[in-house]
Amino acid sequence: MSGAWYSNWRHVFKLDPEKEITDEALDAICMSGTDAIIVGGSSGVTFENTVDLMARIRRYEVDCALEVSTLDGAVPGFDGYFVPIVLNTDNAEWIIGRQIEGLKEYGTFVPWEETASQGYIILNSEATAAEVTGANTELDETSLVAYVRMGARIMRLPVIYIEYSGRFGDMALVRAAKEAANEAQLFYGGGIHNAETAAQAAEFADTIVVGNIIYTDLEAALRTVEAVRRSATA
Ligand code: 1GP
Repeated sequence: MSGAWYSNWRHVFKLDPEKEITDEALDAICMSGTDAIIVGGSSGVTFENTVDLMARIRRYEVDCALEVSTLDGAVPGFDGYFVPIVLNTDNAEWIIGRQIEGLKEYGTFVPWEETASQGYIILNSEATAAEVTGANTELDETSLVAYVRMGARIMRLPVIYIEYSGRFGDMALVRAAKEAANEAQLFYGGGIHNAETAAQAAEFADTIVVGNIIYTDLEAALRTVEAVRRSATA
């Protein structure tokens, strides 16, 4: 692995600043043994709700990174920052447009050592992120591998993120992405809702991201942590 600040992450919980979470649930998530918390969402992210969530997570030792998807939500004080670049869209706003606006505004404040780009490939047409970014989600394996190579080999992005947010994805495609990712760290997120799906995704992805199930079945979400630990030692 790369030696980057996120390189040993195998399991990550993603918390959405727009969604309510009780102190008890947040305590369970932060003390779960997960490798890190990513704060990020596709809509409704503001400075206020991001600061508020960061301050609550900051009471714990767990690593906490921000996925910077809006100018409003760029908040200092996280351990690390991810800058998403959507690879499978024709809409330049989501490839470099918003990022350039962010750099014009905050470029002198960016903690470069703790900042990494993520090459997003969004594969669930019903995900909010797909709708918002106009992603071309209908990729066969050949096309997907081309996108992964574009991100990992040509653009040399350190992270490739296969995003199925809201639905468990096609693991054959995740496997193909992993084989093409070269030195990029492969993140997978989408529809992980129990130990089995966590273990399946962890078989191919370097890092799995667990999101929505936190808000609908906390106990099931917590079980995904142990499932990834087991798959690492199996
Ligand atoms: C969302 O990839 C994450 O960005 C996780 O997806 O919410 O479906 O778990 P889920």
